[in-house]
Amino acid sequence: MALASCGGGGGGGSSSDPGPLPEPTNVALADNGGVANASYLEETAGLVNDGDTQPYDGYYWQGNVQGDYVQITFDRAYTISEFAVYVNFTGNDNAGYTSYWLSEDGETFEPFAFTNDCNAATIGGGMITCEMKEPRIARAFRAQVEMESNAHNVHVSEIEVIGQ
Ligand SMILES: [Ca+2]
Repeated sequence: MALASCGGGGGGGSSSDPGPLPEPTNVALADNGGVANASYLEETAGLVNDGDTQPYDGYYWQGNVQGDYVQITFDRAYTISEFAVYVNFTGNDNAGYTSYWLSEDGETFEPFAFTNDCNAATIGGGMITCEMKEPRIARAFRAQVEMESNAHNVHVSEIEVIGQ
């Protein structure tokens, strides 16, 4: 027996689409349902979405080798319009020190290209920000260390992802 299609006016009890948030919100924040994981030093991953952007000693996540990452999985998919990463190493472009990745399903990640994907980007002064050209549906955000040697010197103190 097939499920009936659109019966009239039932109150939409199924849970699948809660709709957009009332206003753009930092959906990475633990208080807003973001869950942090890392490929290394998992126990410190939560320092990147605790709402504290300051890079105090010991209040950041660090990897160990090139390719290590910390990621935030949101409580559901959101339309992402901007993000900010508080990281001590920045450069003329994001390559060289860190790379950034978005995932629609929380499992498959696609690299983020600042030059193509941002209207306005700030890189330097302890942070990297991007206002995205095209808002994108995402369920997770990943910051990955690309520094080839001494990768542990890259410290991420906070990740903010603005979604609605
Ligand atoms: Ca923090």
